[in-house]
Amino acid sequence: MWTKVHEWAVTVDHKKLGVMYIASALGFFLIAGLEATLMRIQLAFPNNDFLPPTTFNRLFTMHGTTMVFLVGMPMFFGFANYLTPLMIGARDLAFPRLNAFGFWLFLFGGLLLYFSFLGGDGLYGAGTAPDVGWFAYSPLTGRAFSRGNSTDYWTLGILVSGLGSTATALNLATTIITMRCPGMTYGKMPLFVWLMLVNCILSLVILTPLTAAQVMLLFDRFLGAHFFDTQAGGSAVLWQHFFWFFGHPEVYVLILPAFAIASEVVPVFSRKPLFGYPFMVGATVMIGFISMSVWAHHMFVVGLSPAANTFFAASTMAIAVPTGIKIFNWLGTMWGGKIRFRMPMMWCTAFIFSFVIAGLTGVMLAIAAWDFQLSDSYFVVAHFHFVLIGGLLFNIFAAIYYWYPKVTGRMLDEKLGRLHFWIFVTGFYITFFTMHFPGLLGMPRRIYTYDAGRGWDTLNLICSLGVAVQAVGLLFFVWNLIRSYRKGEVAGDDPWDAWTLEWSTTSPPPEYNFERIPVVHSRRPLWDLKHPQDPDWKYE
Ligand code: HEM
Ligand SMILES: [Cu+2]
Repeated sequence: MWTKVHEWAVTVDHKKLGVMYIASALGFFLIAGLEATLMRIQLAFPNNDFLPPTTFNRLFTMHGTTMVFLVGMPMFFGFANYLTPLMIGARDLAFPRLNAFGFWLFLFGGLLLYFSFLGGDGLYGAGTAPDVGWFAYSPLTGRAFSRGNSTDYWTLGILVSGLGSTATALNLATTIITMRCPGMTYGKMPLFVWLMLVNCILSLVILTPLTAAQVMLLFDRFLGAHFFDTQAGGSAVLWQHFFWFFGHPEVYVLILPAFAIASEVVPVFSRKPLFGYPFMVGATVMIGFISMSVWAHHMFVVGLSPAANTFFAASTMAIAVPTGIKIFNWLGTMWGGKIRFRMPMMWCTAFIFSFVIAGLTGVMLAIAAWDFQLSDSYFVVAHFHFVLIGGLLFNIFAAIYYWYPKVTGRMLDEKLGRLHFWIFVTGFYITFFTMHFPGLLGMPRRIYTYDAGRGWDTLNLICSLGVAVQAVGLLFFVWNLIRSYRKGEVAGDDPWDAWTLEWSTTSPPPEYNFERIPVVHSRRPLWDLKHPQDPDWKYE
């Protein structure tokens, strides 16, 4: 037992680290889900007193912060870590020890954040978890309004895990650029790898201003600097610019890996090569660039100039173009295909459907005048959960069903999978589709309770009941993960009849990945091997 623990604790193998990232992210997901559940219990009835207001503030802060930094990002690093070297025919990442260092920084950053819950008011204010929201607006974060150490835990926890993310993004980008196997030109890389490359570069660019802003905040709090202190000539809006220059592209850092997953799963389960590969690559690069010029759509109501609002409204809508290209290419891939609705494909289909809804409400919010009405309302909460659950989480589920056999050597159970799928998706729509309506009726977000008789009561109760349904769905998923590990059907090397290089190894892959470094001639190397009479390189 201890040798096993030791083996994992000191490992520098990209596959083990990938699994460690994903497992930690799943752990944090359950915690953040519990925090969300507590909030929804409180909001189920008007004038409820299940939670005191201060606790409510802590819960939405920790829920949002955890989901973004400790669930979304590490999931991306987990899948990228595990799969990228296998997909490009390499034996490990460029810097294996830096990789381990990045993982531990992420985990310790997360534990530091959660340490704030322990220990009562002693221990320099541990026991007062952060309560300033995941975007931590100044002047709320200044000493005047945030006494004690909760905001310091927020800043330091995210700072530490952010340094880990920077290291890992650098490592992955280097690996993809320098370690592709013979024959794998940029034009022959799996789309998954392309998206991860763009994502790593984007992460490097945007984590820098976030880190800078956090250091400035620490200077304000500990050294009497006044970057964000309006009383002393600082600017509160400066924080918002810094934060959202990170915060908006971060949404793409979360969603591009989800696109990466769909771009592998949809073709394999439609039995057709991906439609419009060059356009998919181009759209990805475009999304990366445009995402950096839209941040102020989070600041329409701050009081920037009309010219600024117009620019940011237009650039935000422009992002719908490359995103639309992607949706149409996935649909084009499915068109006329022999679709197999196994679990990964089911999740990707649900993703495409939900993401279209998220895109539509997103374009609505991009209209600055409309956003004046809906900013900070439940409509926004409904919108971004459609993005984050319908976009990110559904594809994470797809990925887990798709690659679980590669990682463990066993299939996940299809019957339990279907129960998980239908119950969870139904619960998701009950909660979050409904949530648009209290928003339209003027219910603000981040309130811990509300008066009866405003037309919000029944809608809120429905939202909260949907959470119970989602929780039941998740139970089937967790049970499936555990049970199939021992009792699942043995998978074999290539259970889905797929095309990328990871399926040419054993399940699980050997420690060195490939005995002989593969040589590829097309985007679907395994197809070429299986169909020597009709290989892809004849057409590409
Ligand atoms: C699984 C079901 C989920 C439920 C029931 C849920 C519920 C909630 C609730 C009630 C809030 C507070 C809204 C407010 O008063 O402003 C919230 C905020 C938030 N949620 Fe979720 N959530 C879920 C999943 C997720 C996921 C998967 C993500 C991201 C990956 C996410 C990201 C966020 C963020 C960023 C906030 C904003 C926090 C803040 O205002 O500081 N949530 N969620
Ligand atoms: Cu944004």
